[in-house]
Amino acid sequence: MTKRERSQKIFQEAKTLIPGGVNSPARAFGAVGGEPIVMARGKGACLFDVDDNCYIDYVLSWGPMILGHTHPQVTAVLEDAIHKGTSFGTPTENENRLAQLVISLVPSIEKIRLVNSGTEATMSAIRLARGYTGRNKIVKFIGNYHGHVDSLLVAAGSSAATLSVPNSPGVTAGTTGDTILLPYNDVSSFRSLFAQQGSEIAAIIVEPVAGNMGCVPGSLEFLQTLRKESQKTATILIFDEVMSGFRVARGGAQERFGIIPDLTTLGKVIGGGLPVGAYGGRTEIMDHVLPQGKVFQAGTLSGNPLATAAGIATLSEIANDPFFYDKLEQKTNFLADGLLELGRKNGVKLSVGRCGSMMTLFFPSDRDDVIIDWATASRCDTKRFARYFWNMLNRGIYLPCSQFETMFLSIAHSDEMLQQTLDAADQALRLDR
Ligand code: KE4
Repeated sequence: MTKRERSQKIFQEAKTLIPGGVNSPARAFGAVGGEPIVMARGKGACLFDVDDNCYIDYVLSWGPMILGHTHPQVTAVLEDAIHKGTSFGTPTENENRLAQLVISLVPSIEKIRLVNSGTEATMSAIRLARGYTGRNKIVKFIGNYHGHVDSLLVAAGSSAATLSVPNSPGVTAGTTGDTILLPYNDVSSFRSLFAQQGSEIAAIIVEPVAGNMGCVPGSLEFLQTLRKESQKTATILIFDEVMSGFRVARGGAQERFGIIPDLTTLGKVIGGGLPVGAYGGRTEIMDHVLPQGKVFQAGTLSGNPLATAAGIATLSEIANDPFFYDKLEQKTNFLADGLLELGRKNGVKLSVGRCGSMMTLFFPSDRDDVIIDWATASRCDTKRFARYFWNMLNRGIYLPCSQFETMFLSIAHSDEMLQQTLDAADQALRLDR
């Protein structure tokens, strides 16, 4: 049995200092029971806890660590930057460098504003869309999560769904009164809503590859319909690529699917593990943002020198390796196909949602074979997932602690680690047939 005495001691103390002992509910193990593991350090694709147990990491800080932990390039630029100062609150050249990199990689972005989190990015993009169109209503999709923006915390995915508090206390009817909820991947319900109200809608915000009900890619027909109908009514289409950005393709889902949104929100990978978010789009829209335009948005640490240094190093690595995404996708498919084979071998019904280096192993209900939306995802056997989670954790495999989260691969996940993961899964599934 893995010993975790120090972890347990530190977490007991955390609970006396921080609500639930965590600084983000997604980490709380609420969906799998037990207590979260206190980690001490990372190296490549591995995490080490405070009791020095080693885990192959498929959470990667919920997405950012696409190069793996302590990548030498990222570490080197941070060591250099730290001696020049940590924050100035002035323009710095690195902000131009990071902006240029993102603009060169993401098809929809001509101008960009850097912020400090994905939540700030989506909150700002919604405000910009409303300021630009002069309209109030927004459309989001059930099971999509866009950060803890009041107007979007309705039927959210991720920890909100896991903790079954989609309508969080403290979110007022006033702030959600203009938010319309539709089922994800459902073309007909979208069409009928847009036929009635399309001209009143300021923005549609969507995860083009959903990662917060588990990994559920948007269908091409669904995403193309969002693009086509929103164009007719001059509604702003926002691709929330905080998770899918730089993950499902170098240029994100918009490059993979060939669909260009009006605005894109980014986070996670763009900061290489430091706090960076961003929103961007066509110049004629972005120039409505203060001080160029009148839509207010600000941030003390936006474009911070350390964060931009880590972001530049990370995006440079993925931009300069022509085979980066082929290698990542091969790793993901090897693992996903191996897990499905183990399901067949052990007589356990499994389904995999995958896109690029995002994937989720689902334990579907008897009536579902594939997971395509929140309705099918929410019927999954979450108790069985919880047993699988602990059987894997106790074999040194660190998975996201909820059926409604996404696993991530890094370029540092070796073939040996993937095989070790499959061997652990074979035992875990056999234990629970
Ligand atoms: P942050 O504010 O957590 O940086 O980003 C919010 C956000 C926005 N959009 C999408 C598509 C996201 O997935 C997220 C955040 N994702 C969760 C994981 N499901 C972050 C983990 C957490 O909340 O601790």
